[in-house]
Amino acid sequence: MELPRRSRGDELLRPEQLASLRMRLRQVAARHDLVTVIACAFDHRTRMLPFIYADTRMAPAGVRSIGSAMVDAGFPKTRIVLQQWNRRFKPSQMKLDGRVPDIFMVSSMGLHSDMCMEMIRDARRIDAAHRPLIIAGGPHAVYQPYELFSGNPADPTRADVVVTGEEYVLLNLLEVILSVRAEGESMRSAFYRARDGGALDEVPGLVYPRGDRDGIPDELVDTGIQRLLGNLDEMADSVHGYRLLESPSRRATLGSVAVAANRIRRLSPISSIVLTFGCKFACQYCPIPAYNQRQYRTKSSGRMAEEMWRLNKEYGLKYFFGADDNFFNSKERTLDIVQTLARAEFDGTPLRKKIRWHTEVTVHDTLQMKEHLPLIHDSGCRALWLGVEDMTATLVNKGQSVDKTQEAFKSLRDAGICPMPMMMHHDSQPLYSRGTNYGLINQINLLRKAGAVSLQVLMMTPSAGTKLFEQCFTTGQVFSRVGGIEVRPHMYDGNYVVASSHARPWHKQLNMLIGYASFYNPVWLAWNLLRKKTKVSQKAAGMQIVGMLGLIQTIRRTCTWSIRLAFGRIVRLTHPPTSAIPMRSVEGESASHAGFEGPIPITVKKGRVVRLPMAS
Ligand code: B12
Ligand code: SF4
Repeated sequence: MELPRRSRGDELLRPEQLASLRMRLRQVAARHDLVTVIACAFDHRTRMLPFIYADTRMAPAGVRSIGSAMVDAGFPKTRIVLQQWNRRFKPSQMKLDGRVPDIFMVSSMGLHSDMCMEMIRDARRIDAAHRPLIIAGGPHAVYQPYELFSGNPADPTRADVVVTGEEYVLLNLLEVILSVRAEGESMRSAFYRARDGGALDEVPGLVYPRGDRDGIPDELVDTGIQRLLGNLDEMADSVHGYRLLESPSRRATLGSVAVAANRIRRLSPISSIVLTFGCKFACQYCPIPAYNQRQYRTKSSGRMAEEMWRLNKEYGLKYFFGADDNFFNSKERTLDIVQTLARAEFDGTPLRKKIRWHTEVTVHDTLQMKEHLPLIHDSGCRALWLGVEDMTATLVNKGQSVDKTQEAFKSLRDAGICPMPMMMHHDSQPLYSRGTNYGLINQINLLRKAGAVSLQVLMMTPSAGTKLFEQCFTTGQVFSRVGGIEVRPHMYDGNYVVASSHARPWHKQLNMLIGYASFYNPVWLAWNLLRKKTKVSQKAAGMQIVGMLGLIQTIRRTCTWSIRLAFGRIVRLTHPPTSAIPMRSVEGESASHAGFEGPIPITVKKGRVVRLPMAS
């Protein structure tokens, strides 16, 4: 089920609403002198193709944005810990500036949620008198906030509050808490007082617990869908976030200072940067259009240029990856952006000489931009990731076809931009098809001939917040256990076959490996090295080496799963995940983030829940 849409015309914050909240917080910040730690959950079992390098060498933008927002709002005593770099970090031992933090925040994608819960569990080992306020956020919290509250009395791990939105929601929550906080009072105690006074109900984008029985809340209150920031220029300066990063270490504790500015470029050579959000397509397996409330949100082109320049100047960052859903979504906006980037000059140096940028687009929109690709190259773009999915458009049709894909790839290569296809393997696609373009290998060959520089093949996997999510479970496609092993969140990365109606799902698992091996191998490395030398062909040779190393890791991680799929008993789920604790909206109606549309609505009388939804 997709996230519900706010009423038309009320999807976005008012202009300047975030900017003025930032200013108000700055006025009260000094009085509160908060110490905050923001952790990014990362499960190292997910390290394999196609993300093997980007997963740890690109400090995630989500936690950096939250850190930047904290500094900008007047709370500079903030540290960002990436589990990517600090896998032994223990929140129970964290101290910053000699103090146990006032707030511990944790950000997670769905597939890293085991690690996220482990960090929350550990933070709760801090004795109640000193325990920080625990706030969870990030993509997992957006789509499945209820999963951050355990319903198991033997393990009552939970956040104090989950933010299902972006910076504005967090800052709004802080403003509300600080407005009731007494001098010397802990943030946790102030939070619960604000909750009991009903103040949180005015902040759309929260899920918080009420009541307590054996450590498990009686209910979760969902304050609804956030209002989104429309003008991304109102975001805090992204330069702040990098200064807050904890240096990589094997310690459980935090260092006395954050990472030095001159080490950032080596540790995180790729800088993910917010440029635009949203996409005009409506693929059934994708949560992005609904998350964005069907809005297309952007920064001004001037701000983008300035931000890249400043990140380059401060930290030497040269390679940028746009956190875009579909950068070419609007032709007019794209042209404005690339023209600005191509012309921008700072201190007498053209920006395009200092930076290289990359992002995600669609085949359809690339063809719309065909004649402008040389300009896009001039603006510093060197590679574009394209959601080709299935070239024959059998699985999903977003305007792609074999001819169009080939045309788009050729145009990109001619312009000096590397085409990086992303494919989706699915039950009805064979490994090879005779005389058609339907098979996986057939399509990989076509993509290689068309000039693909890298390859991504992921298995179609249910994704929370999509139209197809619930249906995958109710039709019995999703595995619960295979050969006695439970399917855990880290396996929902598209590399493991965890949902399939195929009679032999192990075929699907092997197909992906064979597909990768047919693309990344010594023959194609040699071919790329020997063919006419262009910048794109040199990059293709480099990608072959990365791909072969990544493939070894992928085989190592997934081969036992193939064996289990082949010989083990497959137990399937019958329902989608749902909250183990009753959830309701502020008004006592069904909650916006409850996910599965349970048949039983909740009724609240005099503040007490009298009818509960089924808990799983
Ligand atoms: C860049 C990107 C990547 C990069 C990540 C590199 C990196 N280290 O940053 C790469 C290419 C490696 C990648 C890989 C994958 N990705 Co990815 N990726 C993105 C993308 C396009 C941008 C992420 C980003 O930087 N956003 C910008 C920041 C500012 O936004 P944000 O992270 O959402 O954070 C905001 C809020 O969530 C919130 N917030 C975040 N953290 C916190 C914490 C607290 C305490 C609070 C209060 C708020 C808060 O505030 C932030 C600021 O507004 C997003 C889609 C998108 N547009 O966001 C998908 C996305 C994050 N990826 C997704 C997925 C599923 C994957 C993969 C599993 C591949 C796949 N099957 O699709 C792999 C996983 C790899 C791995 N091992 O981790 C999903 C996650 C869905 C989910 N439920 O978790 C997303 C959301 C796309 C989607 N389908 O909707 N990805
Ligand atoms: S084109 Fe990409 S971002 Fe847009 S809806 Fe489809 S999968 Fe999602």
